[in-house]
Amino acid sequence: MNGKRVLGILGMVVSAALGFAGSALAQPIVGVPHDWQTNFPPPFTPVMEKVESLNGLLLVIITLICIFVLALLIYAVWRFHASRNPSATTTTHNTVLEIAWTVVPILILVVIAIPSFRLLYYSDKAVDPAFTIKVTGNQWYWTYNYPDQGDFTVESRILPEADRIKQKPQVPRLLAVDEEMVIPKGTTVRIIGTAVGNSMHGWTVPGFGIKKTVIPGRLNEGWINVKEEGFYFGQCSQICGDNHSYMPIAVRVVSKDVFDKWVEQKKKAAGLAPATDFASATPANR
Ligand SMILES: [Cu+2]
Repeated sequence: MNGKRVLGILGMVVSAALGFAGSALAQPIVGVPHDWQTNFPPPFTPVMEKVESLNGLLLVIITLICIFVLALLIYAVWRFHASRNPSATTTTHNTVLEIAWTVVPILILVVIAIPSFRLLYYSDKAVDPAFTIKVTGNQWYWTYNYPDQGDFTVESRILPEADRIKQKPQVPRLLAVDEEMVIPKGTTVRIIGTAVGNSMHGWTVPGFGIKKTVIPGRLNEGWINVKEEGFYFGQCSQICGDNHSYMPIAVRVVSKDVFDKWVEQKKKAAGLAPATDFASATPANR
């Protein structure tokens, strides 16, 4: 056994021990990339389901076009080989063929455009969202503002590697943050995004089918509705400067009860009054 292998095994044992000793995360790690992954992540939102099915349609169209062009090419090489055509043809045009190769691509583009635009508008506008989260890209971290829950703001920064190993060893390197965006499962959440400072950022979570370029002075809208509890990850997808690669996006999807408790905790920390149902509140806590 060579030294490198011993070190590798030791490393695995140490990281397994750390993983065991590290604080267990309440939700499972769901939306992370896997080794040798070549395709999309599994769809975790209705938008991503539609992105995948559009991708499936495009793949069929692209494959058919490639096979057709390859077949034409092979046929042309064979049919018009010099040995079979000692004297070259003098044909200059063919009206039927020219109309066909103009109209058929137009029809193919229309077939692609209709579901594309339908999906674009579907992903752009939240229908009956339960609440809104305002995402702000900063240099180089994210802030999540919850205006409908008392207007508190959460700052989400990458965990230094030593802290990740101690606190969130299950999260892959460069994806762990101190404070995740927290949302309840099965709830439509409108995401509006902007940026401060002098650069754009990209709030992108592949498994959610969301990729919002956030721009200073502008608000962009999208929405998510995640079925399953868990941790989901993405990364800034717009080159934004020095620490672009160190501003991961982490979303924790929890049950509605846990979300309500988390909101109360954040409101308390921000010095905001707890949510009170005024009609049912007792005089003592009015
Ligand atoms: Cu960036």
